[in-house]
Amino acid sequence: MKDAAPQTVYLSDYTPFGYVVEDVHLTFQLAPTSTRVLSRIRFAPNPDATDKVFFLHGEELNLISAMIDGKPVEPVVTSVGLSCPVPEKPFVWEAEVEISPETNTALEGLYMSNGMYCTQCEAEGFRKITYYPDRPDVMSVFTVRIEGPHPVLLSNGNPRDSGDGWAEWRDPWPKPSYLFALVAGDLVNHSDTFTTCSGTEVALNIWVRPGDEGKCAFGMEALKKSMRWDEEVYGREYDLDIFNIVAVDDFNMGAMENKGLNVFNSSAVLASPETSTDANFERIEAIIAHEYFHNWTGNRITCRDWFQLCLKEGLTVFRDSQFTSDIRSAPVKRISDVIDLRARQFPEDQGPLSHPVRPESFQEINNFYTATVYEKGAEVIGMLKRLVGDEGYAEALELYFARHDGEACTIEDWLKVFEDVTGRDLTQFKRWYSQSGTPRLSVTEDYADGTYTLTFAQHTPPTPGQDEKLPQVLPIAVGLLNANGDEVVKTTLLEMTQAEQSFEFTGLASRPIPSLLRGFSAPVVLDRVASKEEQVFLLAHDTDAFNRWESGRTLARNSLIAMVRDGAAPDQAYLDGLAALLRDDELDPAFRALMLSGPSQAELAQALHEAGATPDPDAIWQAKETMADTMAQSFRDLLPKLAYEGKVTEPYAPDAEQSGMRALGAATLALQTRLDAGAAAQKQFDKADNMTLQLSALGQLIQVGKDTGAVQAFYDQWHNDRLVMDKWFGLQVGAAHPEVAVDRAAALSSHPAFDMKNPNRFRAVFGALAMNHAGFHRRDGAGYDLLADWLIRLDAMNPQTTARMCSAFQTWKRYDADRQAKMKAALERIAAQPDLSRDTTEMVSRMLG
Ligand code: 0A1
Ligand code: ZN
Repeated sequence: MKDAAPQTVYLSDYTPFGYVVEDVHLTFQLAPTSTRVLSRIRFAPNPDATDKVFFLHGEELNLISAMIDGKPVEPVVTSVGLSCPVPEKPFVWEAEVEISPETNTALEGLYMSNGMYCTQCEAEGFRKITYYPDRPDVMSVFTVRIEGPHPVLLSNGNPRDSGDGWAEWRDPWPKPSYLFALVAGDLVNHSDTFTTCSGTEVALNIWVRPGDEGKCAFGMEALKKSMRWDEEVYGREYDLDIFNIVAVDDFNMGAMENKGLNVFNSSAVLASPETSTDANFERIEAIIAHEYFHNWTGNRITCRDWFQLCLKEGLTVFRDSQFTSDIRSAPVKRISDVIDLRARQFPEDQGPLSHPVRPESFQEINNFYTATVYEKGAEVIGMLKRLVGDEGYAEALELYFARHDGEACTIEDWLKVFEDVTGRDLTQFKRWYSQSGTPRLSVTEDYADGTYTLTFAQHTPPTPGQDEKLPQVLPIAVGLLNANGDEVVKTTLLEMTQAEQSFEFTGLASRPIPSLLRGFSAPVVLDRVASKEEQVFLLAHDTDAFNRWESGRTLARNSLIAMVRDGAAPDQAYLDGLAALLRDDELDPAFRALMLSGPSQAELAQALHEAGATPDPDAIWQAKETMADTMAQSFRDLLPKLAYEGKVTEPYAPDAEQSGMRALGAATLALQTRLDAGAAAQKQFDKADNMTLQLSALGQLIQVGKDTGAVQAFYDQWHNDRLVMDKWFGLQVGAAHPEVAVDRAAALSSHPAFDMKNPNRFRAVFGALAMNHAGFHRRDGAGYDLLADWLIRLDAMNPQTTARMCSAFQTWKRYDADRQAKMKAALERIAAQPDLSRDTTEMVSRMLG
């Protein structure tokens, strides 16, 4: 059954459900195409609700029977749920439905992956399992019985009992249905234990397919570190006897925080030095932490409705960033987060998909698991912490946990704890949750008689549905340096609340050099025309690591823009400043690697667009090439010193120190390859004993077109490893010369190992195509057409992944008329498909405006 016209849901329409759920009993009789789900649910009228309509969500369910208090009933069933007259007192609802996990390719609800049953219920997948009030403010305890011939049968909470062919689980913590999970399969576990701060021993397991047990140790260590960190830093203790993680190959997202039973995309948990890169290890550590931290921020305290998604996601991203900063390098983490924010969130917030951190309406909530909700949501919490201070933040969080444990909350509840603890009025700050768009901050300065005045002006351009913008509260961290590079005013937090506002620094001996927005203290675009001399000075002397990197980035961006626009040569002052930094062995190699990386082609396209120019992807690509060639030539003598070879003598470890050296090594190899046409890369490839070195070498060989042997050798070595094969698919497209990227993607999509039903594999090829900026934007539009063809095909199987990948087109209005027309035509062709999913329909129509 297809839905009627898509419905828009509004935050302002929220009303509580008419009934509370006292408990839930579920029995699953597993069978690939005919699983039976029996539910017994105790409902009681909700005294807080006025609306007493008994409507249960349910989609793609075959209702076999229904009873109320033991008597058969005949509900009115539609494609989205059922309704039924019910008694005006507590009653027991029982239903039996049949579902077909094996044919569920959307990977939402109960589905199968390599013979294993697993679930994904966030956001609204539980309604594909049984009839239920599938909304996060309905919380209940669950008892689950699973019947099936599988050796491993898992659900949320603690194990209660089991026998041959069945197992029962009981979750004592009330939870919304989106946190429900079930797994059944032929799995093996890597186990360990953790003793919590109050002395309770918790059993820990990572469940994987046989053969993958050797790839669990790192994830397990990350889990234990996360558990300890949350006790030490946030005072949060784990609350069940067991914590299970399951790896699944077919998964739409990274991972899912189901209570006591986290389900992970295998790419987000399985790791070994031979098969995973340093970046994979770091991502895995962060995702394990993220899902674990949700146990308190998301599960114990959940969201009242899906508009409040940032309540759990912004906070949990913020917490996992803190964790990574603590256990790795804080400046490197901050710089990486800002690179990511600018690459993913800024384009979203400055284009047709712009929405507030707390959206006010949606058609399909799955389309709002965005960089804005997650990453900007985390930035907003970072600003709040900066404004109230570390102590205020810690006290507010204590109060949040104490006051709201077991509740389904709103952003109002969240801000109220900060107001109560600090006495601050956060009315204006709350605009960060409701106003979309990236504020632009400009600044003028003045110096006279020892007084230095900074005058800031903020302005947020209009975004869809929001023409008028109000001033935001901006925490602006500023430090002042003198001409010797001494800090004459250490980092000071200015609190800007007006559209235009001045701040004075008095008692200075000379005109200072400002270091503004240190640590990227607010998610804004700083429009500042600083002189090149000043940027070069800050690159050499800024005491704030973030801003030191930022000045290098700005110099690089300005130079590349001048190359694209005016055919200028690479900026020598930038190259000299960079060389000095690269030579400085006191500096963290990871930091130097970040300095060398330079802005991406997409970032340059955005910068050109902001400067009122039309970005030409080919010219951008060419400028990046010229810059890299020039760097290779001018750093020629430095490269041997920066190369990785011989630097690490200890066994491989994916820690911050070693991976920083390998990152610097990879950036160096990229330059070296331009001098020796791939000789060093081939050598590194041939003797690599870990995936980080092997893959960075392969990338270089692909880039210089010397890849035939290596691509085949890599395939021969790794064709049985699914996750490594994703890298093989992705890199051939991602690192390809722009002229061949589209043809490569097309050819790889008919490779026998290409499987469009597997989101990781689909993304490997087509996500990589979308990321190959000049390749995707090939002048003849072949990139757009190929991606549109495949998105149309995928939509019939997996709407959620299709809709997410449609955002490759979100920047279409940036480009020249010809490319715009071609991208628009591709979007219109997708939109015109009969039976297009609600997910994709919403995304495409928002982009077309
Ligand atoms: N809550 C998970 C991510 C997630 C979100 C949505 C999903 O399906 C629509 C699946 C997973 C997290 O933040 O990790
Ligand atoms: Zn999350």
